[in-house]
Amino acid sequence: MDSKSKKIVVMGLGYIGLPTASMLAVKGHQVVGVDVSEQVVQTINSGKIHIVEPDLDILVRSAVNSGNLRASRQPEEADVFIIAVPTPFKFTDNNPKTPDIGYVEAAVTSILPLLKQGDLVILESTSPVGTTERIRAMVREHRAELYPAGSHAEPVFIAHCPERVLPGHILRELVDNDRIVGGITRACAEKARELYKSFCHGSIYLTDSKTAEMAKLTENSFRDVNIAFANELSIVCDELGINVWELIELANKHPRVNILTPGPGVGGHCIAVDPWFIVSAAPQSARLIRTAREINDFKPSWVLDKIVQKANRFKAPVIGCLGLAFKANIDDLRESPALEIAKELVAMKIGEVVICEPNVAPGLAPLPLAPLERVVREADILVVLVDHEEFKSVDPDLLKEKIVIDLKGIWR
Ligand code: SAJ
Repeated sequence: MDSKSKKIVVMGLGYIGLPTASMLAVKGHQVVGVDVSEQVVQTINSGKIHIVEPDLDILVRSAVNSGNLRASRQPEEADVFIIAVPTPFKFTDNNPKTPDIGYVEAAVTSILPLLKQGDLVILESTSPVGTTERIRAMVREHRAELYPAGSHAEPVFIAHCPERVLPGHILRELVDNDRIVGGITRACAEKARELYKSFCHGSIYLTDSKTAEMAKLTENSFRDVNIAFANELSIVCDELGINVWELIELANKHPRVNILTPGPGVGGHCIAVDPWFIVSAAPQSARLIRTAREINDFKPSWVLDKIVQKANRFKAPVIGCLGLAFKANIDDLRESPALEIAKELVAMKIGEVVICEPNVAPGLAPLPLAPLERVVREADILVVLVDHEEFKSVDPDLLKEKIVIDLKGIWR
């Protein structure tokens, strides 16, 4: 190890933890990736991966082969601890969308006995405002001996550095994106910045931990509100008999207008979740953010109504669904509105449902899949749920006799 190399423990080997751990390892740090799943640990130690992300397999293999990355069920002593575990919401009686930081607390609890003076603890998980301070309170409470009376310096450096990578482009964005680092103190933020500089080419901006937490929630809420605007427009335009795709294209010719694209709803584990962390913290004030969430959550049921209206014209319609993933050109089905719609269509039994999802192996999909060519040939009603590349080249002549509900505007 050269003098800049650190021993780093990464807690959580999912979509964020695994790419980050591997990137740090290939940059020369000694990395131990920790995961609760024995299967994940074994997969990574054999140089393989358990998630789909372009080129991640190559990075992990090279990190493991270099001897700088190994996976384990248990954390161990290190200079740096990076927490990249899920932060979902939980359902309580008062509030069905309460942020759940239980995995963060469990990860912190497991590293508490290992901490020593000068260690750096970084929270990467998208978290409700105050979570980094909560980590500091846990360390202060359980490792009081590290905090000598009268000293104002933090013995353990604690910071929040929210991940910002886009699934499908994680490795590029991990290196290129600018980052925000929010420290419990300025010294904490500076210490974290040093580490990120070892692989991040973007600018690294320092702030306090609460601002960094809110910045991440704000970024995803900004996107959610803008998608809700597009989704609302699509519903209004449908009512008024206006082509929403042409409308958006024309409106976007204005130099200060940039409307996003409507779709069947908002999926994934981030944008459909994080805005609720703001709503939950300020329920009376976060009215626009809440409404945007409600509009995006409503869109799948609006789509289903549309399909049913068209299906009612047939005795036994064949409904073709194109795409199940939560967005284009990925295999990720988490919180996918397309999957929700397809499942509901099957359950409604209003006709035969044939589905194509080119990015998921037939045996691994939660619904039976068919080749694109068969879905297009057999369908009376063809619903484009996801704008996968494969669907864009369908011959328009094959669509002439069909009812097309193109929710992503790929065939206009
Ligand atoms: N969507 C639309 N219309 C659009 C854009 C997206 O309907 O114009 C839908 C997508 O189809 C998908 C959902 O929104 O269902 C979310 O997709 P996305 O590509 O907007 O975002 P994610 O969830 O893959 O990743 C987001 C990113 N955040 C922002 O762009 C502000 C990423 O940078 C974050 O790191 C990630 O959340 C995260 O982990 O928080």
